[in-house]
Amino acid sequence: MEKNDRLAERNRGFFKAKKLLVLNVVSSPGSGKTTFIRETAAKLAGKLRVGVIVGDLATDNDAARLREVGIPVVQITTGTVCHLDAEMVSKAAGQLDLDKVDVLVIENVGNLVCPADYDLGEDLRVVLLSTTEGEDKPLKYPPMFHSANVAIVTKSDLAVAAGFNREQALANLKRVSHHAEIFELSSKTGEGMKAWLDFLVERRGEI
Ligand SMILES: Nc1nc2c(ncn2[C@@H]2O[C@H](COP(=O)(O)OP(=O)(O)OP(=O)(O)O)[C@@H](O)[C@H]2O)c(=O)[nH]1
Ligand SMILES: [Mg+2]
Repeated sequence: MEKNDRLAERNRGFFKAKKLLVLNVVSSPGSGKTTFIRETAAKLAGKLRVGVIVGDLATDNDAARLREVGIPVVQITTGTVCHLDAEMVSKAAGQLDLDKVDVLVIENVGNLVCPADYDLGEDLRVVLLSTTEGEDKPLKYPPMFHSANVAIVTKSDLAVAAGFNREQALANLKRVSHHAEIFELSSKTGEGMKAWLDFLVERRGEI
């Protein structure tokens, strides 16, 4: 852990020198990370250039999904490891042309437990909570939600079908994710995306 923290600080310094805004996107499997990143990059086109590092235990499916819409991406396959660490990110970042990137998005392995302890050198930890996975996730997985700077309630288009209790979910998030700015959106319909994109542009401007 000490070694990881040291490398994460080194990453942070390197990213800062490159004037990158770096996001570490975490959530349970299938809550919509890749779709959210793809739509964010598409809607930022012309304003900010997005590059992606994506981690999975196996397959390069997510990298292929992002590459096919023109996003520069490096896939990390971790084998049996259920999180990314700072060293993996440092190596992967070396494979991207970072002079052509303004926002570096790291899609972590889909898991609400392991990634919580690993600082990657990011500016913002972004946790997704989809309307289909239950309002109680922040209460069940507090380290991940507690450490988040941003919490995104996603798949809002499915909220009614899933019987999603919005008030309960927001109350749980506010209880656990004390430091997090909260956004509600759908990557599918684009509803709610504007507030998130404005926030990103503002944060990148501060670097
Ligand atoms: N209706 C709807 N479906 C969505 C939305 N976001 C993602 N999905 C769908 O949810 C499924 C999983 O999305 P992914 O983006 O692959 O999720 P992920 O978190 O990257 O998954 P892992 O990388 O495997 O952890 C896909 O079928 C997406 O099309 C959304 O906002 N609304
Ligand atoms: Mg994914």
